[in-house]
Amino acid sequence: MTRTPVVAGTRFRLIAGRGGGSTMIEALLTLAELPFDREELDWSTIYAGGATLRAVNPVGHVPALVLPSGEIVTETLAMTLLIEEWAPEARLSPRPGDRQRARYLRLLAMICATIYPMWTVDDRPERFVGEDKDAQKELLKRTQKRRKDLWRIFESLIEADPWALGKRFSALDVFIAVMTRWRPRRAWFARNAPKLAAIAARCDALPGLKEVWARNYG
Ligand SMILES: N[C@@H](CCC(=O)N[C@@H](CS)C(=O)NCC(=O)O)C(=O)O
Repeated sequence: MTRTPVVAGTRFRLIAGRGGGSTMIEALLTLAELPFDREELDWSTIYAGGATLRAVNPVGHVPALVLPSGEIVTETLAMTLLIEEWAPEARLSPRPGDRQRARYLRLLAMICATIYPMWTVDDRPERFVGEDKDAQKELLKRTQKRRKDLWRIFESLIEADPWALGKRFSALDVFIAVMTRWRPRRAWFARNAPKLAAIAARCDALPGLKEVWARNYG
């Protein structure tokens, strides 16, 4: 099997926003030992939807990953599955045929496709309801409640013994470590979702991710 699409001397290019969703991909590339350059855009540039970002991702989101071949991959779910495919020896997921594979994919898709969009909405409520301040307030209130409800459901579906899938570490644990830093933030998780809080703390302490955490949250 080809280990990666990397040929000698070529590297991935990760378009990043400090502390944002690119942190998950930065951590996974690091654990997978795939060589990458990190190009950090400041948040005002990202939210302004400038040409640099849109040239790579017309949706205007980070992360975006430029492969050594020049191919562009966006969407954290797609990047995660590809990184696992390129570096199976990093054991970032249960492989096809493993009895935990279905559960892993369910949880990964839930976190990327169901929970992640809550920030897409409440980062920029005006995109969805225009400039009406009352409508924005209502949307924020409902999104924040929905996100907490979803996290409680997610909490009920995982283990924390010590990782989300039990004994096996996976990319899910990295997503948990990063996303629990976002609203409603770690103190809420400590009170309401102790399994997620425990996994996040364990991931924070992984020596292999020390520099990723320092770059994004230090
Ligand atoms: N579905 C996308 C969501 C990415 C996303 O929402 N990224 C945020 C930062 S964490 C962003 O770039 N927001 C800028 C904007 O919405 O304009 C993914 O999974 O990669």
